[in-house]
Amino acid sequence: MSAAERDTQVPARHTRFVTLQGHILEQQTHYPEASGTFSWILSALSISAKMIAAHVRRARLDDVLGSVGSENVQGEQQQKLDVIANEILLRTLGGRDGVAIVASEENEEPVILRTGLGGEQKYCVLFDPLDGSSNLDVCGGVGTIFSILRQDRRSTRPEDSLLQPGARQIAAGYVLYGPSTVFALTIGRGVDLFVLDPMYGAFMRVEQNVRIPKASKSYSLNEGNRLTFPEGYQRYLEWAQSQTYSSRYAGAMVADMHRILLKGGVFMYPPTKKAANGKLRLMYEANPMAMLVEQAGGKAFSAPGARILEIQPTDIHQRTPVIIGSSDEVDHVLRHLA
Ligand code: AHM
Ligand code: MG
Repeated sequence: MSAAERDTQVPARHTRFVTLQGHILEQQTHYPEASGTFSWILSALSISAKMIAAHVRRARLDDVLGSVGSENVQGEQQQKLDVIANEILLRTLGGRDGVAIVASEENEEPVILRTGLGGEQKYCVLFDPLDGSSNLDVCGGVGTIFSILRQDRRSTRPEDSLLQPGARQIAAGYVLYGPSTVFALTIGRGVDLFVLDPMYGAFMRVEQNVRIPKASKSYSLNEGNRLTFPEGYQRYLEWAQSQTYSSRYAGAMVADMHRILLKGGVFMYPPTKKAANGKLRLMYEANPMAMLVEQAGGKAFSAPGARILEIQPTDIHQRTPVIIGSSDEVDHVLRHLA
């Protein structure tokens, strides 16, 4: 190769620098959904993620750890950063014309932004602004989870648009604020991963079409509640331990699900004596994670024969048990529950 040829050659990896924004533009050619208004919504989520990541990083310095002394609609203490993250998402999404309704795990009522029925398709965005936020006090991983639905224009009340089964989500994702900030996104055809490059302030695509391993001897659940789980879960745990499974539990669903997406395993939040439907919310946690996991080739059930994405919601804050992850590992749990 001549010196001139060498100078004009672009190293292969440079041709693959794609930002989240670039990715969304690229997708517009493949997905009718990923155009115009919809892309603006994703860009609002990306900006929110950068802002929340910056706050998370400074949490101790800015003294925004701990509780604000108020309770959210689930009767739980809100963290100061919960409130900040919620505010950031409401304000960035609120500025996008394409968003009709936003619903947050932290707000009792959804916020109806635009009710116009004519014109362009509008969207509903549901989110858990800072999942696992009690981990913040100890510098552990936390995350944002989101779900996007089309506004159902046939609904008589705008908020009824939200009560659609998860199978109708047109996009879902999470942002993990850990040693790096990771954005996982599905628009319904596979899962793509982006990492925030702190030097440039952009989410860079690091992996396309992530596939969750089919099997991996690892389970993730709060084993402290074991004695109050339904018997089938206890049988499963005995079986898994007899097979020398590893137990991994971060106490933040986003951190646990990110590990499972990449390395395999099963995440569960079973019914307990205290919470008959488990702790996690269908619309803010279970549905978006179920869409991501199914798009990556895994499975997500609430009980044997009950696929999470097919649950017809009746209340935006309802809870559901979750069994989610590698397809073989989910099958092992369901087999013991049957
Ligand atoms: P949150 O939305 O109030 O933060 O609660 C959800 C979190 C999940 O991230 C995590 O998996 C679970 O609660 C942990 O609950 P527990 O402490 O009962 O194991
Ligand atoms: Mg949560």
